[in-house]
Amino acid sequence: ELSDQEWKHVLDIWTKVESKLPEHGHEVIIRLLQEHPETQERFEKFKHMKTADEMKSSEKMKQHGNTVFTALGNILKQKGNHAEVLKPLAKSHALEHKIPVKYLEFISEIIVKVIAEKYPADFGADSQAAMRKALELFRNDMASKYKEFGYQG
Ligand code: HE5
Repeated sequence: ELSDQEWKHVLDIWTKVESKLPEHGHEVIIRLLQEHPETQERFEKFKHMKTADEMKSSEKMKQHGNTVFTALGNILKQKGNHAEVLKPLAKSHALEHKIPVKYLEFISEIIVKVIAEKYPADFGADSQAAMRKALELFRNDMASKYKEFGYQG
């Protein structure tokens, strides 16, 4: 699906993201909940939180940002051969957390936006397009696994 050059763009920028992985993951989660309040209902641990400040000072939310970004990085590093790493993630998001594909679209857009804000000089149009493609592949494969698990997503 993605060319070698596109994967290189994706993994080069991810190296930068990894220098502040928990912080960037944290910011993405906060923006997801702020921009799409319906997603907050899915988080037992976070659904009581009312303000962005409360979210910013939450170590638990930062930990979750780190967890999400670590998992995503592991997937990106497979360069599309991610079936094995994706399976447990698809299973929990389908059956346990009930995360519709639409929410994966929301988070994908926010990931691209946040990286673009943090690394404007290193995340040009080609890199952004490559990252969008990689996240789309991720979502498509999540969606087909969802169906295997009987979740329409
Ligand atoms: O599924 C797990 O491990 C396989 C549990 C930890 C985990 C969760 C939980 C991981 C590794 C991820 N998520 C990873 C991940 C990568 C993509 C980009 N997630 Zn996840 N999530 C967890 C996403 C995308 C995504 C979008 C949304 C709205 N995710 C969510 C929601 C979500 C929820 C509600 C949970 C479980 C609650 C939790 O752990 O809260 C702290």
